[in-house]
Amino acid sequence: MIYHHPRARTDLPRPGDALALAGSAHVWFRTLEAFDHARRPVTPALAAETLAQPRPILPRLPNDRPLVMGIVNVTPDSFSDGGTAYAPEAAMARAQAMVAAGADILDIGGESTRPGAADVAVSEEIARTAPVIAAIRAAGITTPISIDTRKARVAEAALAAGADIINDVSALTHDPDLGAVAARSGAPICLMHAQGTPQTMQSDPRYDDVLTEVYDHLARRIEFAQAQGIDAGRLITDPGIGFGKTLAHNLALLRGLSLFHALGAPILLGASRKRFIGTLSGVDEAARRVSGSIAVALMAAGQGAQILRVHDVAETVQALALWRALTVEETKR
Ligand code: HH2
Repeated sequence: MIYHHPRARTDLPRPGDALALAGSAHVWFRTLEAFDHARRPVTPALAAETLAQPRPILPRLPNDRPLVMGIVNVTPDSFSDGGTAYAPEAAMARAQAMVAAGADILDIGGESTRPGAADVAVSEEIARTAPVIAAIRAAGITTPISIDTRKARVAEAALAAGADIINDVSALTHDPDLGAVAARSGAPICLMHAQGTPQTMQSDPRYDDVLTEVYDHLARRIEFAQAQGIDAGRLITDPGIGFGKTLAHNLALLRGLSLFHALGAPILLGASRKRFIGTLSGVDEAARRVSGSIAVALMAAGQGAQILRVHDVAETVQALALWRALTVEETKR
């Protein structure tokens, strides 16, 4: 495997030979580092222009700026907002508030995947998510919706109720039927890296080189998804912050995030309110980790991440509005 790492930058003015990173109006690169497994420099096997191509997610979503995905956990036990959107009316109100605050996508989930979380039965997960999605659509909200599930039947019910995207934290390793559902529906699907399952993942995660191992895993999952009949243009990738990772692993993945553009798919990043933010800032309560979450979101935006999965939509949208104004050339505004 040859790794291609575009060195993402946002400083201005942009040099004349700079290329937009994955079609971004804000992030550019002119250096493409290529290296092998042992991190020895090698000649690139990929044209830099390939990394400049935009990576559209859905025709109705812009693809030249980071998108904000608002999290609606219809669960009693999520780590960060446990139970606050569990009742269908509360989930609906959360979704409406996120849309009003500028969310580009809503991510609806009915099963917590926090470390140690218990499995939720398929029927229960459908009963939590599909009615909320149907109610959002019945209220006339047209914002794209993703269904955060590892399960084929849950995804199917969500798509039938009006969801547009599948978000699978197991990257098609949990349910052998999910690939076929994704292929049939034509919906984009996010493949996320995890080491282990939610029950076991934080017990003692180990990697020799976390950045390249997560990359290799995602490359294999992309191949698998395509073999299941899912179009390459429908895939989204995610390094899976906090899923079988120590603090050092999370930081290495965030620092090297732009490497994942070489997989050829948009990058989704979900770091919002996660434990490493509490560890580094000394804030124990997840709901009080907003500022740290925004710092990570802006860093990911600066590396060209296309989707930021967040709990605090209004705050993230505000931060990105400033980031966008400060990283685009005057002539393009
Ligand atoms: N993180 C969580 C859930 N789904 N999906 C993607 N693609 N990426 C992530 O990083 C990700 C995800 C965990 O966060 P949360 O939904 O807030 O909590 P819980 O799993 O406890 O519901």
